[in-house]
Amino acid sequence: MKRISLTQHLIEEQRLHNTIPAELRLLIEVVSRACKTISHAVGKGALGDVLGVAGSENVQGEVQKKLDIMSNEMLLLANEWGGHLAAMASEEMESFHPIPNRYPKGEYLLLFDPLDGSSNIDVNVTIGTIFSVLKAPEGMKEPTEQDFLQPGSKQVAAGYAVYGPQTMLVLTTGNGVNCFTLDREMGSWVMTQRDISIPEDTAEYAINASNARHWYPPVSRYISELEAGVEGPRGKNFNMRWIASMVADVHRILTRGGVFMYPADARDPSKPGKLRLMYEANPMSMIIEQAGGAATDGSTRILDIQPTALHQRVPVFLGSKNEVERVTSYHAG
Ligand code: P6P
Repeated sequence: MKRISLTQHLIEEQRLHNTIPAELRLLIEVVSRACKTISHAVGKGALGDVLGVAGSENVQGEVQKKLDIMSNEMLLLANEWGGHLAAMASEEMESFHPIPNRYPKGEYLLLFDPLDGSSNIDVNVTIGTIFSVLKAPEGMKEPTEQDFLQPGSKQVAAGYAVYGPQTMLVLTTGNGVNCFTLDREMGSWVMTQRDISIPEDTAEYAINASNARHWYPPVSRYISELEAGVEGPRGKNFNMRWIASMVADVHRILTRGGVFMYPADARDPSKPGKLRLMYEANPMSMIIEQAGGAATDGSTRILDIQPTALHQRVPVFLGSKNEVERVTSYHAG
């Protein structure tokens, strides 16, 4: 495959599909550069005094790791001067972040989970950055939280960086999914997979099985059928993986198929699952659908959900199309 840079890819996409105007190209290049900086900081580990807790909690009530805050700062500082954004929102910040008045403002809204999988940071397991791009509503003057609350189908771009054995950037701007590997010697993102496609069937599933006693019947039924293997109703054996970093689990599924589930459960009936709609489920669902997979909350296509709050949570079933359709149908039953 012809190895091209991220910049060349973005220019060619604009020529082909007219979907990446200059400001969006700048946005994607700035975010990808910030992800290189985050990758460098993550890679230092204890040598960079970046591990451990920061002694604070985020809006989710979760203990913040030093790298959570550093990654958030890196994305804010990298993006606020460029004139491409109207505002930003992050898992790590209660309210959205308007662009300071000293900088020009643009027509895009950027949302991100700066470092997803925090529980894995201190044990050297793969983590990542997830981002979502929306257009600011026409005629918007001063941004409000309401301006962010658009369904995932309105995203103009979505992607993630995965900080694993390789650092990779996965990106969609609405015409398929492409993968770039960080060439650390050159400091550049090089395309290594083009037009990724997820197999419609799979023999691998991802769920935190320690919650089994709390699952609602449709999930219990679906998982017990997988566990019954070749002797059971599915007539084949299944394997399980759970990395507890959504980025790592999704990247595996994008690469070789699978189904990822974080359902609502009886632990807290008022909490519709753990994952956040705006900057985890929506960007990952756009990527998965663009690669031929499916993503629902158990009944509704995730990209069709009308958000009601910036940090709202949503149940997530995503990955190989036929499995997502099956587990979703069990909810309908
Ligand atoms: P659990 C990481 O904290 C995260 O938000 C996702 O990346 C991951 O899939 C999930 O939570 C893991 O949750 O309950 O298994 O620790």
